[in-house]
Amino acid sequence: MDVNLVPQPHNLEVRSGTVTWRSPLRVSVDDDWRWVADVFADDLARALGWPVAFVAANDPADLLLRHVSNCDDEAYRLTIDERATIEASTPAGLSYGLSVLRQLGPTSLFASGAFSVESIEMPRVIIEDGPRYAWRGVHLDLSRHFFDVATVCRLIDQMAVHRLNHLHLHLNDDQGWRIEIPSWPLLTRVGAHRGSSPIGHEDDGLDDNIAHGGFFNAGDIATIRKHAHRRFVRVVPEIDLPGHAQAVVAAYPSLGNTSEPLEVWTRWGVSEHVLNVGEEALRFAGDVVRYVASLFPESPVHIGGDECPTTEWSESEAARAVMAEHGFDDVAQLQGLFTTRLTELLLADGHEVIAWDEVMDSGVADGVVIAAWRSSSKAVQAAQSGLDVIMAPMQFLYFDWLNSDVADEPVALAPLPYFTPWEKVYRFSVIPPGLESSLHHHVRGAQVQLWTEYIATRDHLDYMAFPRIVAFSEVVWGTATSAEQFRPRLVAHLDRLEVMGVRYRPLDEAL
Ligand code: TNX
Repeated sequence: MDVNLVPQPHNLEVRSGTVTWRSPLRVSVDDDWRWVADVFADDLARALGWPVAFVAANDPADLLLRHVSNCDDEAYRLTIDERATIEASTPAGLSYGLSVLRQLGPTSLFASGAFSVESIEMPRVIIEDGPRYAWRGVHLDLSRHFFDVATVCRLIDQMAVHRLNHLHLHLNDDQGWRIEIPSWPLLTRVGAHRGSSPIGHEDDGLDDNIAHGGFFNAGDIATIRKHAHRRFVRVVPEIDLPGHAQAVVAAYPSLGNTSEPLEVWTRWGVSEHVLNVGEEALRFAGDVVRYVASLFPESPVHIGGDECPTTEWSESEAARAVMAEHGFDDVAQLQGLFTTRLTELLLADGHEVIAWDEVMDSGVADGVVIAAWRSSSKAVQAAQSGLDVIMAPMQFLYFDWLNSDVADEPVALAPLPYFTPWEKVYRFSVIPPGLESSLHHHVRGAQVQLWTEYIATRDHLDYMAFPRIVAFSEVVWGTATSAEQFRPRLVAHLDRLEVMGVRYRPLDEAL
């Protein structure tokens, strides 16, 4: 029987023969792990309409889920013989075993309502597996285009199928603030709505004059987190300051640098309107970031820090006074005041801190994890200064870039000659070139970026994300080989995406 798994497990032995499963599926699981099995049972019920019959340890079972002590975090052993057994030491490991089990069955296990299926054949296999990297992420920009709770939860489900485990939500930018902060109500009342967006490419200079807006409140965040918890995805919030802050300044002009009234930005790009560097703005940043962190108690918190223009600071009397006070000779050093303040507060509250690689240019505290986006060499620089890194280089992992160089590809952020087909993603090396092996342990993993200037709908999100996410999942799981070897498994996997309702970008002919 054909076995096509993605990401490919580290050790897979396919034996001859199959075993037949019928409804109800008899599952034996320890009480403390029943909640993990329930997620699988829900998937089975949605797909085939089959109930699971949970049976006692000594009763005959089709599937035995066992808690053992000798598996790594997130690792599992899966054997299918007369019956199937999954062993793991953590609930996450068990969930990955169950996720692979689902891929071993027919495509209908990914459908909704394939209720006429009476029996399924499962191949006999022995699998021993676990991820190579702990950070296997997807980033979603909710500011440029807002996506609702259902779409975020759907993305979480898609991530879980690919055994990806961190969802990074970019919650504010020049074009919109997307999370309600009770003590700063204008952030959403004013900052969550803009009057227009560019039509076509930003460079065309056209406006659609259509209002766009939306935001999450604490209840929405709780819904997303609950959903993510069941799928073993950790949700990581990002509040991006002091740059990318035009929506903040539109809401609270006193946090900006000029008296000019501003609106939430209606163009793409990097706004010059950043926070000022006075105590009120620093206090604001600390207040907001701590509140957001409190909604994500066990998550690291991303404090942004990318692309902060210094034009307004250079022209500001007040900013020059702050420079003098700190003995700074370069205006860019002012950004470090935010990095330091936010890092101290978050570490004191027990959160890990992540920031975009620019923060290394203006002073960064020990313990900050660097998200290297400008290039892999930024990751080398971070690791060499003793910092952990998450690989996010735009040249491979910005999925807002074109899928191909054909003329009818929908408009995307980076124009040709830049494009990122899945084959290029598949060739990505998580360990940055040139990093000495003694520093490899600083590389936590990698994440793909879905910046949404040019992604306005759920279908288009699918199109930009898939199949590139599939290729990425195997890279970051640590089992990528060559694009030629991967392609047949990818082709088989597209059937699953199809029945899941994913509007993926079709593959081009193989070269
Ligand atoms: C750079 S990456 C940005 C984003 C844009 C993206 C478009 C980063 C940290 N900042 O603000 O959306 O490029 O690709």
